[in-house]
Amino acid sequence: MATPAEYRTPKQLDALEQSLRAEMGTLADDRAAEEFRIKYLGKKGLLRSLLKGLAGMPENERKAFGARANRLRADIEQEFKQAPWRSGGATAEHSSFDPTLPAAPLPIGSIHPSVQTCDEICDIFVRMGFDIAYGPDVETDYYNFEALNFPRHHPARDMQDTFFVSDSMLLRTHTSPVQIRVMEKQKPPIRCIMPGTVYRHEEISARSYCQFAQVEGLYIDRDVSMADLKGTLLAFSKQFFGENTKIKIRSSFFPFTEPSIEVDVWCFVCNGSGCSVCKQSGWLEILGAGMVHPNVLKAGGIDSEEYTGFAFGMGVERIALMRYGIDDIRLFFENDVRFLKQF
Ligand code: 2NM
Repeated sequence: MATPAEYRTPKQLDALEQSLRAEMGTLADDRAAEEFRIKYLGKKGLLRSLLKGLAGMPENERKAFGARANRLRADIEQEFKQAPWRSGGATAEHSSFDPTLPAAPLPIGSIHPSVQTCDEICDIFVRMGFDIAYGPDVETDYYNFEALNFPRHHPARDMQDTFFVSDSMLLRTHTSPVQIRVMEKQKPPIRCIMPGTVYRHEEISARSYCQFAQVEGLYIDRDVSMADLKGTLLAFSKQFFGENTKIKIRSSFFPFTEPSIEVDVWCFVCNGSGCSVCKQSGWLEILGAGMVHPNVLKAGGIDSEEYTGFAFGMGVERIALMRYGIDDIRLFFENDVRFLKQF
């Protein structure tokens, strides 16, 4: 490296300026830039030490040389600061930062498998002419139990099974309260489904969780019969599980329907030959249903002499478990990205 003593005239400084500019043009990265800065612009760098040579100069030369040296340092400093590789205060970590490049793509999420399943179920009913209705997750005891014909001392009304928020408010245990709200507002014919989250104070296990999604449906009109219910559920099952699906209807009990049924579909995993998903039975339990109890119609302000209706309800995660061959319902609520990424 040249020493300060080699520069004695403004002409030499002009030559120095040229070579510095040339060198600046070759700086490929921040490390090279930093070396350049230390060598020429730093406290002990060449451009600051040039003035040291002033001492031995004649008075008249000294003035011109000093002014030229100061200007040279200021110019180079300025240019160094404004050089493109310094833009944005570049540091070693940002050595290849190019502000003109498009941004790195954001990772794109996917629709949660239980939401996908819920959407598909709803789409099928919407194509059959059902509307979609929503209601609050925090409900009154009246809408969740009383209006749905649950007797006062029904076990579901117990603290053991239901999350109470206060004496009369609770987290809904099914989406049926939405049906009462729809009946209150709308005259038959009513064709409506109610998807939503419901909550139960359950022991958490691979098979049950304290919250899950439900889709319930309600159809009320003159002369609605059990045959309409069977036809609707068979049409749904064929669209959701496949055209060859068979269904089986068993008698059951729910406070809000009479008669009540449970519906099984022919196991689509093993085609009825028996597997772990259907527990060797060849059938999968998919939903509960029935003819709406006259007390429920009454609570909804509908004349049970003039109108009849059917209702049904299914657990979305239970269906998603069977469909995707998953053996633990808790996976739907843990939001482990390694699980969610697969859908
Ligand atoms: C089910 C099973 C059977 C149901 C009944 C009603 C209402 F409000 F209309 F009475 N809503 N949903 C129902 C009937 C739900 O879920 C397993």
